[in-house]
Amino acid sequence: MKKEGFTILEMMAVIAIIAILAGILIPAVTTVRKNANKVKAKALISHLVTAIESYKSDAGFYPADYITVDLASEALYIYLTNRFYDSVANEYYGPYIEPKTDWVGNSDGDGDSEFVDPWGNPYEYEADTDALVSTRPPFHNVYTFDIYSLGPDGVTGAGFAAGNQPDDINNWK
Ligand SMILES: [Ca+2]
Ligand SMILES: [Ca+2]
Ligand SMILES: [Ca+2]
Repeated sequence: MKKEGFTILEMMAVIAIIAILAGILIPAVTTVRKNANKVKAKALISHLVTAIESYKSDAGFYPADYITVDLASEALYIYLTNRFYDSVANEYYGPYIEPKTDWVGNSDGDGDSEFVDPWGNPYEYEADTDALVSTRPPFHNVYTFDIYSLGPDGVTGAGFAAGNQPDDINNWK
């Protein structure tokens, strides 16, 4: 007898194989994507660190982590993307970074832009050597500054644990 098409058993076998492959591939793709975002988050931290150091070498102090805005990342955005006038040298300095579109967000929906990570959350930034309001020394880079992303889970610990969760991305590890 000539065989035509698939038997039900064959169909079931094919479906089972597809299900098994999907079970292997979908988590693998998710992991690859998560890792790609972590690499992106780390790369932006490197750009920001370079920009912050350039600001410091011009201004003599690190950008403040607090000004009239409520998020440290908003303050950082203002300091790194604007020009400043130095009345002593009679010179302008800055801006220190030209942000790509996907580096910039507004997580709290107010009038101030922030540097955001690939998951849309603002970077946290703490510097104690700023010329304006000092909050407290950074927990990790005590004499310079801490900058970190909350990572894919969008949360972090408090105090010393802030920015130090295994999924967090920071400038001290
Ligand atoms: Ca705000
Ligand atoms: Ca904002
Ligand atoms: Ca986290």
